[in-house]
Amino acid sequence: MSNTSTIARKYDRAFGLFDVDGNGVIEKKDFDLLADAVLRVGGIKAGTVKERELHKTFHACWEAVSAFDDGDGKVTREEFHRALQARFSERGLLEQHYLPAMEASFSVIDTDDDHKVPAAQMVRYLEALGVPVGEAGAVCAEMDIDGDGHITREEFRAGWMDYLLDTTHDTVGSRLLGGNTA
Ligand SMILES: [Ca+2]
Ligand SMILES: [Ca+2]
Ligand SMILES: [Ca+2]
Repeated sequence: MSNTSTIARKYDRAFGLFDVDGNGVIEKKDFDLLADAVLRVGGIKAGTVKERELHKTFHACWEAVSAFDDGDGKVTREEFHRALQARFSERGLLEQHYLPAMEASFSVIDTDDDHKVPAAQMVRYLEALGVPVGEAGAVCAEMDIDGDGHITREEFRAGWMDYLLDTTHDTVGSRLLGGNTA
């Protein structure tokens, strides 16, 4: 398979993930729904520092994703592909547009602030993101690089970066969005 089709399929999976309400377009409210799902996993209440930071970073992500919106507030599959290519396709771009939301998400699910999250909690997070219940455990196990039953902030970051940057291999990240079942 060519890199191009691999990337296109990955973007399509990402589209399905971000279209939380499944209405065929990505809107700002999808990001709010996603943020709320992550907050529920961490048991974080509105008005806290973690909640504000999560919403702030998710809204910044929405701004990046909607960069090619034609102005109707609905990001179509085509607009989404163009946005990912322009805003998320290289490490520098990714760190600028996506890393803050990832770090804020980790802080939300790391309820005791020790910079590691038990595997069971990570599985709940992955399921909240829409990873199928049957696959979340395997994804989590791959993310846990040293196999100690906890996902550190570094392991979390590496798993996501793998997915978002790697276009050729079957990484943790591509499993994250169902890479084996395309
Ligand atoms: Ca939607
Ligand atoms: Ca922790
Ligand atoms: Ca670990």
